[in-house]
Parts: sequence; C-alpha cells; structure tokens
Amino acid sequence: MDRTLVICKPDAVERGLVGEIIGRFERKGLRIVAAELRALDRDVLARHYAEHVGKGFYDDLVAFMSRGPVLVAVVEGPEDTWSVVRQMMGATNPMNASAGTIRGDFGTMVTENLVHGSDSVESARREAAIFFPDLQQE
Ligand code: DAT
Ligand code: MG
Repeated sequence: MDRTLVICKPDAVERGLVGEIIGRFERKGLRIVAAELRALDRDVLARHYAEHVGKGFYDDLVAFMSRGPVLVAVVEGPEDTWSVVRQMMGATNPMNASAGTIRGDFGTMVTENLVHGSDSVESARREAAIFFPDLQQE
C-alpha cells in the first residue's frame, strides 16, 4: 500500500466542502488512515511548505493556511497514491484546473484552492511525518 498527505484547507472547512473532498477520495477507492481537524501555526507551516519559504506569495500563504482550522489526513491506495490525489485535485490555479477535479469544480482563486496533496513519494513521506509522527509506517 502507498500513502500520501491531504489537507482540506481553511476555505474548504469554511465552505463545508470537507465531506465532498474526502468523499471523492473514498469513492475513488482510497482509504483514510489518519485524519484530524487542526489549527496550523507559522512553525508547522514553515516545515510543511519549506520549499516555498521566502517566495513572494509565502506570507499570504501562511496567513491563509492559519486563518482557521484545516482537516489534515493521510490517505492510502494500492500505488502512486500521491499521483492519484494530485490528478483528482487539479491544477494549482483553479482557473486552469479541469472540470471534474476538486479545484476545477469548486475553486476560482490560486490563493484559496481548497486542498493540498503531496507532490511525490518523498514529499508524501516527509509531510505525513510532520503531521502524524506516531503513525505506523505502512
Ligand atoms: P500545489 O498546492 O498545487 O502543490 P505549490 O506547491 O506550487 O502548489 O504551491 C503551494 C500553494 O501556494 C498553492 O496551493 C497555492 C499557493 N501558491 C502557489 N503559487 C502561487 C502564486 N503564484 N500566487 C499565490 N499563491 C500561490
Ligand atoms: Mg505543492
């Protein structure tokens, strides 16, 4: 089995779209192996978004991601789960995301694009360890 990290961002929680988003992953055949509603602070966001620290949009990203609770989850599938999730999320900018994807169906702004999914096997392991350090490795 293969796992990846998903975050339903503050806009998804505020808009009541957590069930829709997680339901899509479940209906696809992925399984939730960990999930918790959490408030993310600057420090954990700096670890999670390490590759973006210092970029022009970083401060806005932190302000957005910490403005309310998020649903952090680890989901599991047979293989390439990170890629399955990324395909279901759609492009980073919802304006470019295909209809039928989460961002394509529910988003209009790159700054509030509803969902995070790890972008590689390595990112998935690294990110899952940040949020669920006690979760047993698959
Ligand atoms: P993704 O979330 O698709 O992996 P990313 O890792 O490049 O995208 O960026 C992380 C988040 O930062 C993204 O979901 C939204 C925000 N972001 C990225 N590029 C941005 C930009 N040019 N302007 C504003 N926000 C941006
Ligand atoms: Mg990313």
